[in-house]
Amino acid sequence: MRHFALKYLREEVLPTPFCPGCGCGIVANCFFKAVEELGYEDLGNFVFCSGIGCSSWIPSPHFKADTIHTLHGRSIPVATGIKMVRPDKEVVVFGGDGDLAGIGLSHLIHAARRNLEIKVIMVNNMIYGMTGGQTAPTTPQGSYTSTTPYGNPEPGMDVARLVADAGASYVARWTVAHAVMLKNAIRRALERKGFAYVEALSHCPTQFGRRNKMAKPAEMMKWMLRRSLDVSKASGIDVEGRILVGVYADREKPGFVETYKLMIERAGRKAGLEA
Ligand SMILES: Cc1ncc(C[n+]2csc(CCOP(=O)(O)OP(=O)(O)O)c2C)c(N)n1
Ligand code: SF4
Repeated sequence: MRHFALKYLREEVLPTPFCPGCGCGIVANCFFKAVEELGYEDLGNFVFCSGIGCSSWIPSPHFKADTIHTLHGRSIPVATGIKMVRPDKEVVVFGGDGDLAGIGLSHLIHAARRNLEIKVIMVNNMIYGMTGGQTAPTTPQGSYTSTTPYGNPEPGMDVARLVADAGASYVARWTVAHAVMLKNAIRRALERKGFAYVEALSHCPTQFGRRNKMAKPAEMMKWMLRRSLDVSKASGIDVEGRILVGVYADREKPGFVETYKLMIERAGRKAGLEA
């Protein structure tokens, strides 16, 4: 029997370049399940933007849709331009934690602040996978990376919290070991008006797992499950070493394209009155 997701994939470019056991495949599968549940028979109305990194290869060239691979960290500015000129399109960004929370962090914050009607799926594998396992802003304190061979001295950042505080309509984090919840979050993000951010905490067995005594993907998945704590139950307790999962924001707010359109109409009326 054909896998349901093949209708969304360019079969001529398969198999993917991911290492065996990489979490990127689970994220892609959750995305396909979400779009299928929403009734999309194809991805014709979608535009996917990605930066540079392993996770940026998820949509491009694999998804049967309009896809654009941009520069490292610059997928959100490109997605912003696409959404502003084609508000009818569903614009989805895929990227890594290095791409979106490192070099591209300011774009992420400002898109959330504007509540721009795009969706961002950040694959947080806690490391720079593609370039050899360097420390990312999300690397947990104490973890081993190629640039911190004695353990990362910095605390990892809570990107979901930052995006929620910046003003996004929808923000959630799940791990790839919570595949159903992750799929539901992606589905909700696609339904929500405004800026939606879903963080998929994922495993990179090659660069993170091997260095941190979890070379097998299953070991990392168990580690993520053991550490997970629902963010709604985290207030007032010590969350040191825990992975907060769940929904950080889910609220009705006007989106940027909508607000911008109203402003253009106002300007037009004003110009008409003055002419
Ligand atoms: C301007 C620029 N700086 C640095 C790089 C090198 N580079 C490519 S991908 C990457 C980080 C990848 O990590 P992440 O975004 O977390 O994705 P992953 O590979 O882990 O999925 C870096 C530093 C680049 N391509 N362009
Ligand atoms: S290096 Fe890590 S993130 Fe990149 S494909 Fe391999 S397992 Fe996946």
